[in-house]
Amino acid sequence: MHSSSRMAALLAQERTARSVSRRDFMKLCAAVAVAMGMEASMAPTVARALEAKRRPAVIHLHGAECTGCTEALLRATDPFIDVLIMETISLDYSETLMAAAGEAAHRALEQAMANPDGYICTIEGAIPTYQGGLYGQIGGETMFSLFARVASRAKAVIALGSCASFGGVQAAAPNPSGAKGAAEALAAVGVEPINVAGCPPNPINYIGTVVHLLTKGMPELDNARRPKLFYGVTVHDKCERRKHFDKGEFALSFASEEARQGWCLHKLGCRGPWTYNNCPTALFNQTNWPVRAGGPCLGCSEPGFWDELAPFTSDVREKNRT
Ligand code: FSX
Ligand code: SF4
Ligand code: F3S
Repeated sequence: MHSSSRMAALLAQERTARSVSRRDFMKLCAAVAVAMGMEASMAPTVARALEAKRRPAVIHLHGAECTGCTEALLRATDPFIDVLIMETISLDYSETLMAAAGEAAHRALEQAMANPDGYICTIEGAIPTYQGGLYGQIGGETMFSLFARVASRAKAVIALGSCASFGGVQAAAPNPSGAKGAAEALAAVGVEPINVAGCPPNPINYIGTVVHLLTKGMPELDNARRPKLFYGVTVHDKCERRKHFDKGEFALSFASEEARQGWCLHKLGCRGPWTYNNCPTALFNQTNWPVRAGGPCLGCSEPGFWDELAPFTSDVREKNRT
């Protein structure tokens, strides 16, 4: 190909890439607007708010976890993860996503913490606390000490996922590492996180929380420190199987015709009536959510998840929660 036509082809490619990215960015803004209780048509308002501000620096720490929270972010296809990261935040440190390792990673953390504009600290995973936090270490420092050091200096702290929020499965009995959520583990150093709960949480709730911090400051929280915007109503309130619950139509086996027909999964263990989350309306990847896919809600965004809610497929009434 002649060099000038090759250049023209490259420029056309670049323009296409940019317009796709812009389209994804607007999709993100629309999804965030809806999750924040606005009309999708408010997307340009969210976009203007994000574009008017400098992208906030984010330090993302990993504790005791399965990394499913980051996986949920990485699986976000609409908008794509690059749009989340490139257009809304400046992800200055993330042990999972950064290329740097060892000393270079350590230096990146110190640099990010020295940012004169400050930073938002995202904690993913629970914090081992027994024996001074010995059971979880990064670069020779306990997670307990590292998280306290980074989070106590942050402008805002977001606990991403139920492990970071409440301890989650990492704190399940007998909890040999003494794992705790950030609010409990770091209370002594004054850390008061926003809990974006869920195992995993919906990436939209995370980005929506960042947008809220940027545009309106601290969101209103419920008594489990979750933003009411995303965790204000129960899964049961918005569930599409709810009409069957109201008529007393309960599926008695997952393989039944009734379950396929959309009957209520309450007798198969659904914890939707006690679980505050926006899964039925926000959807994961704007595609689906557990109860529509045929599984009961496990209550994964509640403080009692795991021990208080297991075993998950038992009839809820056996657990005296009705
Ligand atoms: Fe916990 Fe996140 Fe559940 Fe996993 O990292 S909230 S176990 S989906 O991934 O911390
Ligand atoms: Fe409520 Fe669960 Fe039944 Fe849906 S499936 S109506 S959330 S009990
Ligand atoms: Fe979790 Fe229940 Fe939603 S299990 S993902 S809160 S439907």
